[in-house]
Amino acid sequence: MLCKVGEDIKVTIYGLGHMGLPTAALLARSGLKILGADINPQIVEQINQGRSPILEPGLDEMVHETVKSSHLSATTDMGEASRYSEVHMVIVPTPVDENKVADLKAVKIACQSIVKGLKEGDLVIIESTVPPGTCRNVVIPLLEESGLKVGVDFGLAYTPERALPNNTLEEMAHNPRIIGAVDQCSGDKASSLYQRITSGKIIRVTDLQTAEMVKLMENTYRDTNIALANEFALICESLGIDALEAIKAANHHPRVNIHTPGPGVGGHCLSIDPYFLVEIAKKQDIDTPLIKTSRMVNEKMPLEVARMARESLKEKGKDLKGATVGILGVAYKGNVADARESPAEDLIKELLSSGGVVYVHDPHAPSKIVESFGAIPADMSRTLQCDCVILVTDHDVYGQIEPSMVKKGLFICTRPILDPKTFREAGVTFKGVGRS
Ligand code: SAJ
Repeated sequence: MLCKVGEDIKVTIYGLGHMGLPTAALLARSGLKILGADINPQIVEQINQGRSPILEPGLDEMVHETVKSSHLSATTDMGEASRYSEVHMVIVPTPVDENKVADLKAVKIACQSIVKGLKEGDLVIIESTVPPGTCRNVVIPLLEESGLKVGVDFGLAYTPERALPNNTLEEMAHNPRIIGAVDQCSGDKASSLYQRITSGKIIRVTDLQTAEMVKLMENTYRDTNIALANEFALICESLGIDALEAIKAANHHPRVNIHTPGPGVGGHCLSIDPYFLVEIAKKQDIDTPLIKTSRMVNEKMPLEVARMARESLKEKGKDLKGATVGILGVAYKGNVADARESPAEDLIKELLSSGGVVYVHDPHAPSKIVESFGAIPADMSRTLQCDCVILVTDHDVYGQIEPSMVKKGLFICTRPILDPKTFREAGVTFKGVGRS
């Protein structure tokens, strides 16, 4: 068996979302024929018209270029998708259900689709984030329903996607890749595929399960570190200490790297992946108090921000009930449109349940998201006229906010992008974290 992908190899990518589409576009640009498969016809249609449905620097241009050169196309027909190619890559979302247990539905559907066209010599690559053991216990049994045997008739590798949204293409082209595989040949083949798109190091680990674990460790480390930063920030706030100044000073220590406090941790990764570890540890009869507590700390941050708003309004003789509150940003982080698991949602719900009238501005997220959170979409100037303004997302445009724009003089800043001194000197009450 040839343990290297050839120049004429065809690849199907199952899932054309935030990670699947950039991967498809990069592989297509490297000269391979890529077929993207997605259940959403609107996404497929837009891509086939040469447009990216996702806001991501450089992606629209790359989709346009690769569709035009016929290296990239998309389909909703899973049978066609699986018969088309020799390499099958699964990059679908893996959320948690209401019990915080991994929902592997999309991975299972993708594997069932692959089975329709799986042939001898094919390679399957799973990139979706999953609890350790998923490839062995879920993916392999499903794929072997084809009658073919893993490691004998077809190969399997797990390589987690690790790129940062809003810098995805850049990171996919330079970040190291972790590869765990069912056998040497599958790992070699996967390595030769990723070498086409990344100049980063290829790190081979012992097996599929180790690679699954690496990804969860990375995101759980970040979530736990942010929880610590958030707890530090709450202590600093109560003592009148500038949390950012203290954190920056502490980070001068050669072995300290405290992350940045904020309104809570959003997005589809950090706020979910630690639960995969909790789930698997529980099955092994191991308690994970640190991981669970970190999640709890980050999940209650929006309530802490609401408390800050309530108390600050009170200091000004106003009740939150009936007051107008302006929220700047619903996206989970700066310069993206994605509001999945955004801390803005819990914050808005808490403010509304206390009787506040909530206006929201976001330059990227669609207003239907704001409405689904129960708030009133507004322009930036209307939002800044509210009794209390809360900056939730560090969109670049908010770095231009000046004290005179905050009409009622109360500003809660949950991201370190503004200088508190200029606001305070202009008579604005500035709470939260500042750029120090
Ligand atoms: N955040 C903070 N403080 C920080 C850093 C982030 O409050 O110091 C917040 C953000 O505002 C956001 C959330 O955390 O609400 C997550 O943002 P992020 O930029 O840290 O990460 P994601 O979710 O966009 O992407 C992460 C990345 N993982 C790591 O950096 C370890 C990315 O590399 C992964 O590919 C991605 O998860 C994923 O898909 O798993």
